[in-house]
Amino acid sequence: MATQADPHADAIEEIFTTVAALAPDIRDALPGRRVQNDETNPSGETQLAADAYADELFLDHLGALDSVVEYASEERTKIVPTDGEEETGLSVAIDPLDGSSNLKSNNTMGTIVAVYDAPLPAAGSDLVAAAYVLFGPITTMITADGDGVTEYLVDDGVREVITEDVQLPDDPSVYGFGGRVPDWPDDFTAYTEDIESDDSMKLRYGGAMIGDINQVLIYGGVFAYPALESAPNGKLRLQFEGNPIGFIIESAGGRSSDGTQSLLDVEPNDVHQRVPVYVGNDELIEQLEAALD
Ligand code: AHM
Ligand code: MG
Repeated sequence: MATQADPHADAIEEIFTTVAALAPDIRDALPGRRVQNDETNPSGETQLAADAYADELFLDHLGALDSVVEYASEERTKIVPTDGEEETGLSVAIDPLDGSSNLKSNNTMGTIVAVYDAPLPAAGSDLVAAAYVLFGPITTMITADGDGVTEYLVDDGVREVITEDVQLPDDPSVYGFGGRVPDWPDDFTAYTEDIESDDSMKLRYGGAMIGDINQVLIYGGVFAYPALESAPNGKLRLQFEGNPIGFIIESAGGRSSDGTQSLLDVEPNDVHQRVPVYVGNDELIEQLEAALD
C-alpha cells in the first residue's frame, strides 16, 4: 500500500479540508433534491438532483485547488482535467453521494474521496489518501493518509478529532451483504451461512456502503457487495468505492479483497469499472477468500 509521501502532505490536507467544508452545503441541499433527474449516471443508474448537485460542487471546489490536476466522479462519464500544478498535482476520484437511493427514505448516505498520485484510472497502490464523510444523525469524516486512520466530527464544515489511529476491533460483530440473495453464487452463499451460524455475529445492512463500512470500522465485521450470477464484477466501482474503502480498511488493520487479491492490487482499466468488494477483519476475509477459491 502507498504510504504518505511528505511532498503530498499539504495537498492531502487541503483536499480533506475542502471536502469537510462542503459537508454543510451538501446537507443543506438535500431536502429539495430528493427527486430524480432525467439523467442516468455512467453506470446506468438513476441520478437524483442531489447527486448532480454534489458532483458540481465538488468539481468547482476541488478542481480549483493547485494540488488537483484531474477530477473524476461516479456521476460523470469523462475525467475532467483541472488547472492544478502538473508536476506535483494529484488525481481525485469521488462518489459525491454514495447510497443516494437512501435519500427518499431518509437513511444514511456519504461522500467518498480517493486521492491518487497517478493519472486516472489508477491502481489502489497509487492512492496516497482516501476519506469519506458520513451523513448520519451527525456528520463524521474518516480519513486515511498512509499514516493512520482518523475519525472526525464535522461541525459547521470544520473537522474536530474524535478518535486517532482508528483500528478495527479484534472481536468482530456485524455483517452486511449486498445484492439479491438468489443472485449470489453458491460459494458466496455458503460463506454467508458460516457467518450467520456464528452467534457472535449479527446482520446489519443499510443499503449505503459508507454506513455499512463505518459500522465495520467501529464494531468489527465484514461488508460485501459480492460478485453476482448476473453481474460477475458486482455493483461497486473500483476508482470511487473499492479502492478508497480498501485503502481505509487496510490502513485500519483490516483486509480488502476482490475475491482473490487485495482491492489495491486490482488492475485499473476503466474509470467506471466495477469490482466485487469484500472488506473487514483479517480472518473473515481470509475465510471468504478460502470459500471462493
Ligand atoms: P451509489 O453510489 O449509486 O449510491 O451505489 C452504491 C450503493 C452502495 O452504497 C450500496 O452498498 C449499494 O449501492 C446498494 O445497492 P443495492 O441497492 O443494490 O443493495
Ligand atoms: Mg456509491
